[in-house]
Amino acid sequence: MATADQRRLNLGIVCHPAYGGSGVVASELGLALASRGHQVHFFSHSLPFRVPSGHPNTFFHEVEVTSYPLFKYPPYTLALATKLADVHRERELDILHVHYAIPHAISAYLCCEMLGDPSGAILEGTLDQASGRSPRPKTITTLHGTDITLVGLDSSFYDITRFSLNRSDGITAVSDYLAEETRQRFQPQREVRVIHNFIDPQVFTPSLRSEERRKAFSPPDGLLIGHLSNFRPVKRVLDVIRAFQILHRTLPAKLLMIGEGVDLEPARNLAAELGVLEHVTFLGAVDNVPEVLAQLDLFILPSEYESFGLAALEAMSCGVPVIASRAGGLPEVIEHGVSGLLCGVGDPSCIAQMAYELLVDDERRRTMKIAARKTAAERFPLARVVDEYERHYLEVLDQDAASHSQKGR
Ligand code: GMT
Repeated sequence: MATADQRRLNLGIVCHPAYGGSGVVASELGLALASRGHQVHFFSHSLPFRVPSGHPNTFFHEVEVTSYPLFKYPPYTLALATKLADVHRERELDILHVHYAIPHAISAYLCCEMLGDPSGAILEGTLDQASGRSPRPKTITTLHGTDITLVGLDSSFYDITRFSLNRSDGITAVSDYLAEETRQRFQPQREVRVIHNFIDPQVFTPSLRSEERRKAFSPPDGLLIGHLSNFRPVKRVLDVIRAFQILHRTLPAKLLMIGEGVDLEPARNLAAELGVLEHVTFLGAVDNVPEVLAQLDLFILPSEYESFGLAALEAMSCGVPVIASRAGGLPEVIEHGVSGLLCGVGDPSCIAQMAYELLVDDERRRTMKIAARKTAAERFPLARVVDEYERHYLEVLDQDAASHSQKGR
């Protein structure tokens, strides 16, 4: 099998562009692949927020949906399928890698059908015998979390999610936990490959910490606690405020809330109600995430559920210990008592107690900071995970060649 180094690929990456872990992973992966010399085509309704325009080897294809009074919901899925097929005809994409199954996996399937597999038997191998060229790209669906555990299980989506997974040439999941959930809930006919989320330890680094930067959020020698998310109910941001209020009774500290979403206002209201608003800064969405995270002494992620918890990994890579809930894939990222601490879901008292014990013990905090950084840099480094994706692309491309050489015998 050729290595991806020897073979420059034309890759289509489809993602949700707004703030959220799946868009971050898709963007960072695409940029890393582009810097390895692959041509990377991003598809979305707007430029993914971590993709700079004009980055070498990257192209952005905006999916525009014509609105019409008849449509209560503009059919984005169809517009995306059409755009994917158009770009394939022009650029001959090798792989369509879709992030978050809904609705991207079914758009990829529709695109392939449109590209004219005459039998419609998309799993049967698609190499054009005469030209040796593939009339359609191979499709890989990367599952990120609620596409399987929440949205995908909804009765209006379950069957089509299962169908589109079975029509993908490759399926990956971002944690062992999510892969197992997928197997149990959807019984896909294909292997679900685990390729964990990743971090660039050069970008998310403790060296960004500086007294000068901290001054904006905390008095000198003060303690700074933080949370970063898209403030959706699954993140349980109100638990961050509740835990902070309990902690603040015994330990003066400041809290930095980074991000925005539906629970931003309720979080602000709760902070006011509990009398801690003056100690909390709501920063909104920020561009310089690594710089802000590196100033923290502790990161809190009390989610109801996380398939992986990329924000926790980003904080850990900056040398910030994390207290998170013992839910979903978080225990795969955080080793309790070593690289961070875990509490049950919905238990702000536990978070406050663990935060207190850690923050008053300088030696323990120092050891945990080092372990957090080490875990992030050694277990989830960008370069190794990008290698895994490249290998998976080549395996999926070779499935076809293998099936054809067998048929030719
Ligand atoms: O599933 C989601 O909620 C969407 C997705 C996103 O776009 O934010 O988040 C998931 O994907 C991230 C990247 O793989 C993971 O780190 C998050 O844990 C996961 N979120 C949940 O599982 C709630």
